This record gives sequence, C-alpha cells and structure tokens, in this order.
Amino acid sequence: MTGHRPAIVMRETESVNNNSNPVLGVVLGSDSDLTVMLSGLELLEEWAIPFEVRILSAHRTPDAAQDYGKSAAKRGLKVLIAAAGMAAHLPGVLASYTMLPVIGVPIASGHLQGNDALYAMVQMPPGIPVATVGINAGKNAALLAVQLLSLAYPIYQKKLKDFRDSQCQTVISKDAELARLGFRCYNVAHKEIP
Ligand code: RP5
Repeated sequence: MTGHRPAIVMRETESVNNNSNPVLGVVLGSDSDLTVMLSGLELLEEWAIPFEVRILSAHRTPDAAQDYGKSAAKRGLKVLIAAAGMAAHLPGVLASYTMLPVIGVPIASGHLQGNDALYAMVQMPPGIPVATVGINAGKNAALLAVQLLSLAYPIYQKKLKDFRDSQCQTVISKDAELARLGFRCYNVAHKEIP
C-alpha cells in the first residue's frame, strides 16, 4: 500500500469484525483513493455505522470485484459506496452484479482530475443506475448511504437530524458573526437587506 496506512482502516476492521456485521460496503479502486474518502469514513465511524472497506479494482482485480458484487447482498450489506478515479468503472461493474443501491464517488486523479470518473459514473447506460455524488465528495456519499440505511434502520434518522441541526446552527453562528463584524448585505438595488 502506498504512503501511510490511515488508522481509520485498522479501527474499522476491529470494530466491525468484533461487534456487528457490516451493512455498508465501501469499495476503493485503489489505496490512493483512501485519503479522499477519509472524511466520509470518519463520519461513518463516529456514527457507529457497521461498515467495511475493501480495495478492489474493476480493471486490476476484475474477478474479485465481480465476487464482491455478487456476494454483497448475501453477506448482509444493504448499500455500497464505490470510489474510483480515471476510467472509473468500479461502481458500474458492482451495480451490474447486485441489486443493492451503489453510490459512486468520482475521485480526482490523473490528467482529467475526476471529470473522466464523473462522466463514467453519472452516464451509466439505462437499466443499471449508479447514484453519483460530486468529485471527491466522500462525505456526501457517506451521508447518502446513511439516509438509505435509515429507511431500514430508523435509529440513524436521529443522527442525520442532529447533523443537519448542527450544520444549520453553524451557518447561523457565522451569519451572526458577520453582522457582529459590521458587514452589511445589499441587494442589486443597493438597498440594505434587513
Ligand atoms: C483508479 O485509478 C483508482 O480508483 C485510482 O483513483 C486511479 C489511480 O490508481 P493508482 O494508480 O493510484 O492505484 O483505478
């Protein structure tokens, strides 16, 4: 594995294997995608979502990717996240082998910096959809996965609600701070917005 091995992988492996079976599978096309996905993985860990992380490549380990897609539902997984860069066929290949919803995360890499991966994921042929989030949007992928899981596991709805409330409060605080610093907002007619 290139570079350092983020601690999140070790923690995830221990906690999931020791406690409950994973319901969410996160698949990376390469270990080089891991850094981008860390914010999403950290959120999953913080919320105690039982998840597993694998490195499988649609091109370099096609048989393993096929096996993973075919066995995912049987192993109890409910949702898959697949992150890949460049000619990113991983989410589409997994989606072709499973009825589980697959969320694709286009990773910015190579000369086209994720535009290639984005188009590959979002332009799936009719019949095999991949729910594609933005380039490098690992956190949104994690949130979307939890939203899907919350349909089967209502316990996650509170975590989502708390997250949104906290996000809302953060913006309100920043807006108040802006006002405290003396900034004023004007509309196009240069009238002050109350
Ligand atoms: C894709 O090619 C991977 O998902 C990664 O984003 C990109 C480059 O892979 P490495 O050469 O860094 O392994 O398959």
